[in-house]
Amino acid sequence: MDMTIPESERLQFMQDMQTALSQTPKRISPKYFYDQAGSALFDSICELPEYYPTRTELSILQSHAADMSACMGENPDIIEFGAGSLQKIRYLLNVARNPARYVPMDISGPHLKAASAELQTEFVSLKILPVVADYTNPWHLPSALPGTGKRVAFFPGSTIGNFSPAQAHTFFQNCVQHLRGGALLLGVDLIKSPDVLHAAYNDSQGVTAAFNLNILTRANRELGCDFDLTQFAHSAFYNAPLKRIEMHLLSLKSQIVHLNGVPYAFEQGETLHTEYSHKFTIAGVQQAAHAAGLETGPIWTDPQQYFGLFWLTIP
Ligand code: AVI
Repeated sequence: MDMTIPESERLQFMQDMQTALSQTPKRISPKYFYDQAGSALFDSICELPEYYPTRTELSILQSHAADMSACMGENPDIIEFGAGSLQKIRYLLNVARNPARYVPMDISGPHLKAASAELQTEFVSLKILPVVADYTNPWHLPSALPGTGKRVAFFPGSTIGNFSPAQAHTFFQNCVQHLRGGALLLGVDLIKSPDVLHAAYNDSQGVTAAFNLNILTRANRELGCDFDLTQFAHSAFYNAPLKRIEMHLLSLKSQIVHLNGVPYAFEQGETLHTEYSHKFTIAGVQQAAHAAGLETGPIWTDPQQYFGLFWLTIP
């Protein structure tokens, strides 16, 4: 059993895994993908030929960063949710007008701290204040800096798609509460051919499968579970009516898994659901944002309209 992670985090994971295994259908939050190994696997996913969202979003940032910076204005206080490896923010920081501060927020502490330290070597005079936090729960921000410009939150990568519609609504409401007079720059994966979507979550090198299965590796190491990794398979498919990729871990046989000495049965073909990745129409994003009190501004997309960056303001 791994004793190196903070006990409070381990206990939370244990409780959530107990709940996950006790319910029908079985389901665990995708936030448990992102231990150190999982974060590194996600970085590899972003480089895969089939996984178009990252390179498409980067190309949009590259083409339109100057317009985005104009929307941000002078002296912006920039916050980023799910900051990960801090690759995308570089496009904005390169053109931002005297950014007052950059606050990257991520659940994976070691990954965030290493990435922040590296960013600091490139942007030597920028104030960087990394915050390790789970932004899927109600979050708090460090107080605004007096005398600075707008608070602008950047939420790229279509991570909003990993939320349920209710969680997305709560997230938008939190933005309204904490970013009055500011804005949210939101990256969203748009609806497209199911074949393209399917390939993005079923890559030929099996990296997405390893990412998905990493939850079980993590449960074995941190919680002392006995998942047999050869008896679970990665399963990802596009659910068109619900506009989402669903990712599951599928039990290849009838089997028993233990957590804390308690047996949990999996039938053959039963799944542990690990992630939704919702896909959106432009109108759908605008409707969801309006419903929580945000106002819509410019939208930047790629020529194929695979991905969109939405400027949403908070009155
Ligand atoms: C982080 N998130 C937006 C990714 C997605 O596409 O939903 C996570 C991911 N899951 C499988 N591949 C990538």
